[in-house]
Amino acid sequence: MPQATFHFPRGFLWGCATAAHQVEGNNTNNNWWKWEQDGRTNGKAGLACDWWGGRWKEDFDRAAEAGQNAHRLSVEWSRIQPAPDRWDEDALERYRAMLRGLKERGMTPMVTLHHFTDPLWLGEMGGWETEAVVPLFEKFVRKTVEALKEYCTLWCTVNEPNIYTLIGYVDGAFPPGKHDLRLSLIVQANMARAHAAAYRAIHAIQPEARVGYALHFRPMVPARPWFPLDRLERNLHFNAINMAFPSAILSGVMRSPVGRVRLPEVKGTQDYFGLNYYAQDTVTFDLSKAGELFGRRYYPEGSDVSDTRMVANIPEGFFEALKWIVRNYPNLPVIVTENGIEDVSDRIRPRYLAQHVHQMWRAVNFNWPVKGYFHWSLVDNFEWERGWTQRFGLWALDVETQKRTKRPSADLYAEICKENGLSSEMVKKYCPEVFEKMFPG
Ligand code: IFM
Repeated sequence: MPQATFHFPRGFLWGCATAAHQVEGNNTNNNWWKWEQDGRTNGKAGLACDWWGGRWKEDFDRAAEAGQNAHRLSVEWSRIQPAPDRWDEDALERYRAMLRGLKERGMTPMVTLHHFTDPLWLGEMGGWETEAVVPLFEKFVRKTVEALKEYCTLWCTVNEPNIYTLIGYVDGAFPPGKHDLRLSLIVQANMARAHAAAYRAIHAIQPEARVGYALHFRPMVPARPWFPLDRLERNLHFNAINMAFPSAILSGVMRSPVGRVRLPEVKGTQDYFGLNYYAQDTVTFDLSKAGELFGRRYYPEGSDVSDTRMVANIPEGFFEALKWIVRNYPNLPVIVTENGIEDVSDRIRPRYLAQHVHQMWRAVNFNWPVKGYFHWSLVDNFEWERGWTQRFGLWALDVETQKRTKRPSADLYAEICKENGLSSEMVKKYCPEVFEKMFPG
């Protein structure tokens, strides 16, 4: 039986990613709290993982003991700035304690400044629909970065602006629950302006900072590559979902099938590419999908899908995503800011993890500058409109008792982090079903 280890470069970052509203609990001053009270989610965040009550300590202990040397978390704007004219220094002090806690455990912090939630007062002022948000976000970023800069140099301005706008302004399942394609482009343009303002502000405060944003990137393939309408739909959907932010950063013009917005100030505002990869879509022309530009995205029959079919295990798509990044942004460091699968019984996660790490190793072997990997997520957490129905954690969470239970994937990931690589023994032990595929011969 072949024996091998896929090693990663020294200093590679291995960690998990979390977001404030999903783990902190008792966040009652933002739009998601309101969305939950209005019955728009499958259950409420409630105490979540009780990080605001201090349980971040035990979870950081878990991560550190499991060999993780980094962690990506987000700060909650509505806690730090509960009203337009008020800062909460205690909240900032708590975030300082969390980041110090990471440092004390030998872990590199990465801080996300906006991860889906908005202060209620921002919504009352028009949210991200008007350009007025840009100086407001910049002011919040300046205050936060000044307070946290002692502990952090790796910043993510906004998480998944494309998902924020797609689900909040097209599908309507995220607040504000609108269905307005034109408005979704306006919102995404304002997010890009705010990102660029934050990029400059952070560099002015901390010249050594590395600043980027995290894109939810969906590689796509046409269902029938020989059929022009499938190819057309593939391109339409690819551009609609993925390309607004990248086009603005590459060229200073935000392009989407809905229109174009000139954003010269956004060009080049990225020190690394933050990739959130979950799965690849197959796209077909479908006359019944007028509302979706006559295209349908799906996972092919027989795909290795998660409990609710939201994520499929398509590791080759991860490689394609990395390839797309290095082709479009030669020499820009890449950080995998999220990757994971919802899987309450840990049925797929071990092979999903091993096969994705394998594809990342292939990329590293082409000398592509992949610098780190953050698994989504450390502990089961509140999954937005899907509430507690999806479980992404390496550790399971009993929401009632706050008890954490380790899933086998946590041990696999610990072995990967400690080895700084993935070995054939690990695959044999945790996911023997894919051994032949990964180590043929
Ligand atoms: O939980 C989310 C996260 O907040 C953003 N990226 C996708 C994850 C899984 O759905």
